[in-house]
Amino acid sequence: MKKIFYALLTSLLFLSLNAKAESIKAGKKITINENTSFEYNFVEHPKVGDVIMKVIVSDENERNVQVFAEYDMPSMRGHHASGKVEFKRNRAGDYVLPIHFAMPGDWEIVLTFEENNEELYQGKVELEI
Ligand SMILES: [Cu+2]
Repeated sequence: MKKIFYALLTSLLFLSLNAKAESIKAGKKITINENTSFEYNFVEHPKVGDVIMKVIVSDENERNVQVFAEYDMPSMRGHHASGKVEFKRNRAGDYVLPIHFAMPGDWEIVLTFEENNEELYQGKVELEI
């Protein structure tokens, strides 16, 4: 009985930690709201070292959206924590940011979209390096 209780408690904790951001896939259109969507990709296959992540936002109203990433290794939280870093826009208007994968293993990148400091959307990229 005790075992079941702890298993339940653990899964509840796990769920609540992960509930906020939905898991998102590369190269797929993701809807933020009725006028805005985006897709992300890596400029090269992710590997140990710096890899550029690119986010392409399609916005019918051409609003000035800001994109942020926060990444780390879930198995050793805090060891490689990036803090909240902002994507820069390139000449084409796409959002780019070098992600530093310090070592092989499972990584998690939380993408946050904001407009005027208000959160529009948050999604989580999970990948293995
Ligand atoms: Cu690590």
